[in-house]
Amino acid sequence: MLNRVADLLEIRGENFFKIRAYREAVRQLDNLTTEVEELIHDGRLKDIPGIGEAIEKKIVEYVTTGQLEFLTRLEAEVPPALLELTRVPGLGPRTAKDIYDALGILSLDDLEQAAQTHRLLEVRGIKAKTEENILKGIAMLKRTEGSIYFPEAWILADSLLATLRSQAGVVRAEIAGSVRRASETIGDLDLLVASDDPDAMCREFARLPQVSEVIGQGGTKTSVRVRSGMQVDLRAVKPDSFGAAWQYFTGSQAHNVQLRGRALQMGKLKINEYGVFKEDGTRIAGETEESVYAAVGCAWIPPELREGWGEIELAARGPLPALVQDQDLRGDLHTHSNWSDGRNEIAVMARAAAERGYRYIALTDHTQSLTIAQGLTPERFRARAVEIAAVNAQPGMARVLSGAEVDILPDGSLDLPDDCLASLDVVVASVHTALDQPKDVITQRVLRALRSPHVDVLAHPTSRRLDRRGETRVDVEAVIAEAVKTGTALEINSSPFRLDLNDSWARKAREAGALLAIDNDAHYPAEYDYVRYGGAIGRRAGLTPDRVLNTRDADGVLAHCREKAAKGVANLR
Ligand code: DGT
Ligand code: CA
Ligand code: CA
Ligand code: ZN
Repeated sequence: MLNRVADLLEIRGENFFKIRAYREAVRQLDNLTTEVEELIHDGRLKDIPGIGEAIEKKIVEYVTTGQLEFLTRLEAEVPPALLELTRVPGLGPRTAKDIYDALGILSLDDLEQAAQTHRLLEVRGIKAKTEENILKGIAMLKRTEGSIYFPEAWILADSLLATLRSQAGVVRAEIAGSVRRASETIGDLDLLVASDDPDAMCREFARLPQVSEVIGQGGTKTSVRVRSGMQVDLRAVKPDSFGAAWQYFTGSQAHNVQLRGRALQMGKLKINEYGVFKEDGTRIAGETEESVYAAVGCAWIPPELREGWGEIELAARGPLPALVQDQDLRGDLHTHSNWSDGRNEIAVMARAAAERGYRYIALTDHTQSLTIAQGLTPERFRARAVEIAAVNAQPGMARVLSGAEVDILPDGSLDLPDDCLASLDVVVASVHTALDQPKDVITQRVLRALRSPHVDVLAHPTSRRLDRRGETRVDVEAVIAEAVKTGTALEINSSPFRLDLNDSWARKAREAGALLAIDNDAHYPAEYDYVRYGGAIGRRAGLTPDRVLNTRDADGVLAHCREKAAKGVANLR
């Protein structure tokens, strides 16, 4: 919300310091390890550096009412279409405004045409390169148009569920549909509440402050649109059929069709959102999901697997293997400090990690050639080691393993000399530059890095950025095969901007026998919470804890890394 205010102020050409104050407030809120609501309750919000009285008031207004009048007014003043333009990755509000002022452009189509015919060059400050980037951004936007990735829906669900659960008469409120299954992209958000008065519940829901438009309302279902544009379907049921409804509305459709087929075969059982019924109409299950599955001779199936991929047959044979849970992850193998582009000191990252239950973190700051991220030289790594040792001597810290996120240079060599790499506990390697290389070149580049005895994890293997660019042309299947051969772990990067590997690649990696690592790539403490996205991807991939490197304790991880190094050195001899 504050970011949007800043964008609009920027479009209006407001004072730089005022805009910066909003952005700074966003930064501070991102860094919090306490809930904003709690700070408001304790009257401590204004103690946060960078949050003055004016912004504090706006935060309180938004948190307590779900709306911000100042923002509503700003939105009314600026042509809404102008905000559309800023959806183009890399096109800031200021430039959008300049383009609008010079050429009157308000639509993406007009913008694209102007870029193609080089009319944008008439706008102050726009060069050929800018124009090229705008065209790329538009192409990216078109590719992902209309697709919402599941983390965005989870964040919305957090706030809606909190509101629903605080309503009188709500026994239970949960996510259903594709969002519960953590399907990579989702159509709409489905919520389910158990209440003794479902009709009243649906009417209440339509009046929530988050709602911008009621699409449909009737009986036990309400469909609304929220401010961000996402559609939310709410269904309300009586508590005794909650399990049946949850199963039914979680889907997927393919899964439900198969389950109903099995029920019919098993003795003409009928499954619907109210329960499981015998031919004579007696209900034999429905209060819990477990009871529904048990009624058709199946073990409970984790929602992430309910896609009709053979999970029903598997569950009919007995309990499914326990999939990796977020709490199984004992450490994070990919984190940054302010030695490179992270925001915080090592001690802050280590303490926050311990507070959220991690026993260790590998501190993987960037390496020298990545100057935009303040990458470290070998000398700086040596200096950093002193601080790491000091932090490790303090109480209350997750153990800090010294690591690097080493850049894989365009030719596949690594951005640190071997002796420096050998001195580190954990090395993750990644591609950040020359992303446009042809398939062969970029694949050989990554394979070469995997063969290094020092590389323990390949970070964000496809380099995609959901807000900016798609996957590189790297041959992921070849990468998986080489990772298996060399004993290198492949990362599931949990950042909602990356989700890389995604569920289908991670599944392929599991099937091929690869080891994975579920990391946050945290640049500040709040980003440790990204783990829930990576955890869900891991479960969709069918991963059990033994297939995830960071479910091991720190010594187990170190042993694994040493083993690869020893094997690699032996191969070199
Ligand atoms: P989405 O929203 O397109 O990402 O995918 P879903 O799976 O969330 O689908 P949605 O929102 O249409 O429906 C939620 C679940 O409800 C779906 O997975 C299966 C279940 N369902 C129950 N009855 C029906 C029905 O008559 N049609 C469909 N399509 N789904 C139904
Ligand atoms: Ca849905
Ligand atoms: Ca729906
Ligand atoms: Zn990183």
